[in-house]
Order: sequence, then structure tokens, then C-alpha cells
Amino acid sequence: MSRRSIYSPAFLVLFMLFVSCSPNELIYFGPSSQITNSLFGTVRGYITDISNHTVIVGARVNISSGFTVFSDETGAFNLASSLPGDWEITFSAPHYSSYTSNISIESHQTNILSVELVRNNSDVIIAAFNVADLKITGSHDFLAKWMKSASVDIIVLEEIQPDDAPLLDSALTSNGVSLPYHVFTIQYGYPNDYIAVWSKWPVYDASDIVYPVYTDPVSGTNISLSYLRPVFKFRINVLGSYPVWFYAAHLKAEYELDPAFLNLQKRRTQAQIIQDTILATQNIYTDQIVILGDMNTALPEDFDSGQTLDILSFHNDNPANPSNDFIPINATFLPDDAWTISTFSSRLDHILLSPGLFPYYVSNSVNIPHPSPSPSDHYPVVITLKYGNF
Ligand SMILES: [Ca+2]
Ligand SMILES: [Ca+2]
Repeated sequence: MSRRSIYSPAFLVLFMLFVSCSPNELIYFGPSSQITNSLFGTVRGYITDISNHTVIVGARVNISSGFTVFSDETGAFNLASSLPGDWEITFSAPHYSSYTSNISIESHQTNILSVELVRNNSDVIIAAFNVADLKITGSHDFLAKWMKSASVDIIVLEEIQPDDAPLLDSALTSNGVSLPYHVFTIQYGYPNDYIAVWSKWPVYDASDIVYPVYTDPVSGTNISLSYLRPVFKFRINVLGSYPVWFYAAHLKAEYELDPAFLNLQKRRTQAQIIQDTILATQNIYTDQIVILGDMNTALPEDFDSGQTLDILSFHNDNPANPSNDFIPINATFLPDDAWTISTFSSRLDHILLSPGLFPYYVSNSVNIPHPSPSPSDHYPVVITLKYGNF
């Protein structure tokens, strides 16, 4: 992928032609002068994306004589009463590099000026956070404040309930955070744990993945999972353009006295459900897929070959060939003591990226911040993806 300068004539198409038209008789209220009955010129045209030639709606067009207009739903703009003279005209839009050109306006003339803008490399910040039911007084506001400080675009929340939604939305609004879309799982797991996502972009194809009974990949026995939390699958077209599939999970927790490793058995069986669902429904090499959430990997054994994280990483399906393996981001790129919970030393929470998504991961972007004040006993896991011109 190469970056292309917006100032290169080869990539910025700029058409100008002059058309005679009837004189304007409008009144101009400019910053430095007031002119009546002047003979204005017009500048109009279209603004499109250079990579795919789609129209850009709401792009800002500012001329240094003092006018600003915005492109309409067809990408068209019209500066209908432009003061004659030599000016600069600047085109800008969210996620695009702005472009400035000189323009000469003459009375009675229409300048038709069509511009193709170059999309910025754009960051997408994704987080996963077990928010412990948001039961701490002030926790909705604490969460909103941290989300603002981290510029989160998409956040998966575990241990949350639907009645938290209006409280969190209110806190986000009062903190100036715009994440207008949220979706919850339909089902909950014992005792009252839903999984939810808040997003800058719409959430599509949301579904609960539930198997009351499933086969443990190690022992081959059938395991009851009926009281456990569903896996939450959904798609978001990040930046409005790039489809990313999410598998959000909150696997079976560990308890202190479990000599039979029954909880480990349930976690790896749930992990196998995620792996099997992805293998059955996605192209693991080309689809952009993220697995994230509280995997409750509390035991050293959870990190062993053939166990929870190994299964979530698609390592166990063919250990000799890692080509389809997911990358466990914080487990790989952060130190072993990058704990994700404050009350004991464990890496419970994870973000994993598919081979098709990992190229978009920003090196060294993974971090486990400690929000203060904190809404939870867990810490969030945060990564940045970067999209650009292709
Ligand atoms: Ca709650
Ligand atoms: Ca594999």
C-alpha cells in the first residue's frame, strides 16, 4: 500500500470550465466589505472519493472571500454568489485530507470545479471491558469518562444489563461522547450477565450463539453449557466502509476449588464453539474477524496447548501449520504480568485478530489502561486498527 499525495496532479482531478450565465443581483455580506448589486460569479461541482468515486455527502467547501457551503446527498455543492476576485477554495470532509486550490472568480461566470478527495489513514479504536454489572455508584459516568479519554469507537461490554443502556447513553451524552449504536445479546447467562456493544457505526447481523450441550474437544464428552452466557456475533462496517466480524464472549469463570478442572473443560468447550462457528461461516483467511472479551483464563492450564487460548487462536486445529491462526494480541505483545483484573494476578480478558484483520493492527497499540475512577474490578483491553487508501 502506498500513500499518495493529494497535491499530486495525477491523483487530484480538478476540472474547471467557464460557462456564461445570467448576472447575479445578490447582496454579499462579507467580512471586509458590503457590496450591493454586484455581479457575482458561481462555483459549483461535485466532491467524490478518489478511491471508489462515491460521492462525499456533507463535505465542507470554504472560499476565502467568506462563504462556506456543504455538499448535498449527490455530492454536489453550489457557491451561487461568489465575489469576483482571486481566492483560495478549500474542500474538507471527515476522514479525508483537505484540499486547497486557487480560484479566480469573474462576474457572470460559473466555474465548475469537481474534486476527488483522498481518504485519510483512519484509526479505529476497539475495546473489551468486563464492567461488573455497572453496580458501583457512578460507574456509568466513570465508564463514559474513560471511553472519552480513550477515544473508543467500538466497545464490547460484559456483565451488563439492558437497564444500564439509558444510564450509559445519558453519561456518554453528558461527557460529549457520540456512540449512537448499541445492541445487547438476547439471552443472558447465570446470574444476569448480558454482553453488549456500543459503536460509532451501525451494528448488523447480531445473533446469540448458544449450544446447551457441546462436545469437549479434549475428552470428547458432551458438556452441559445451558446456564452459561451466549457468544455474541455481529458485524460492524468500521469507518462506514470495512466489514469487521465480532465474536464477543464471556467464558465460564474459574472457582477456587475445582480439582477436576470442570470449569477449564467448559471454557475450552465454549472456545471450540467459537472456532467451529467461524470455520463454518467465515473465510478465516480473508474476513476481518475479532474475538474479544472476558475468557476467564485464570489458570496456567488455560494457556497450555489444546486449551482455552490455544483453541481461540485456532492453533489446536493444525499446530504444524499456523496459517489460519488468530493472533492473541495482549497475550502476545504485552508482558505476562499485564493483568486485566485488579483483585488478583490474571490475564482474563483478551482480544484476538484473524489473519485477515491482523495487517490492520497498529503495532504496539495494545494497552490495558487502569481507568480512574474505575467502574469495574476488571481493566479494559484496547487496540487500534488503521485503515487507509487501497
Ligand atoms: Ca447493571
Ligand atoms: Ca490453526
